[in-house]
Amino acid sequence: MKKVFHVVIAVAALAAAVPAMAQFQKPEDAVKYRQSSFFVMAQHFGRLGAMASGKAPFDAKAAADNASVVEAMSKLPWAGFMANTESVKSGAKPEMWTEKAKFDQGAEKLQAEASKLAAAAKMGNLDALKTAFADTAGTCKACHDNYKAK
Ligand code: ASC
Repeated sequence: MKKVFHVVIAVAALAAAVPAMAQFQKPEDAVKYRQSSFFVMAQHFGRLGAMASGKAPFDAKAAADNASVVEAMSKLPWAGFMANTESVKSGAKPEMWTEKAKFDQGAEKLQAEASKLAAAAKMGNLDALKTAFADTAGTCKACHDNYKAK
């Protein structure tokens, strides 16, 4: 887990450092990349949700690890929403492209809340985790409601 985590951090650091331009071989790769980072984020977010809702016992170390992955993943998908991917089949609604500035604001909000979530998880306090989890989930839902096909 620790090794995987380091790889995730290294990938995130690289993604932050490399300009989005020419990052992908083809548009389909950009779509696969953003879907993959959302998928990994959802796995770890779901584990936090299980703890926040009491379906799983609260484990402070696991919460901190999962939230760190969510924070790292939250930075990645956006580079994959390149203009040349608009015609690639995906779950993105047409509005996502016509309201790109609003979509980008939502992406920023998720990243900010995910950072707060990671900080809260490090406190080792379940109530803090619950609050930060709900705030982060709200940013996921807002964008899904507006821009993700059912
Ligand atoms: C999750 C998950 C999402 C969000 C969203 C919040 O656990 O996979 O996409 O929370 O459902 O409303």
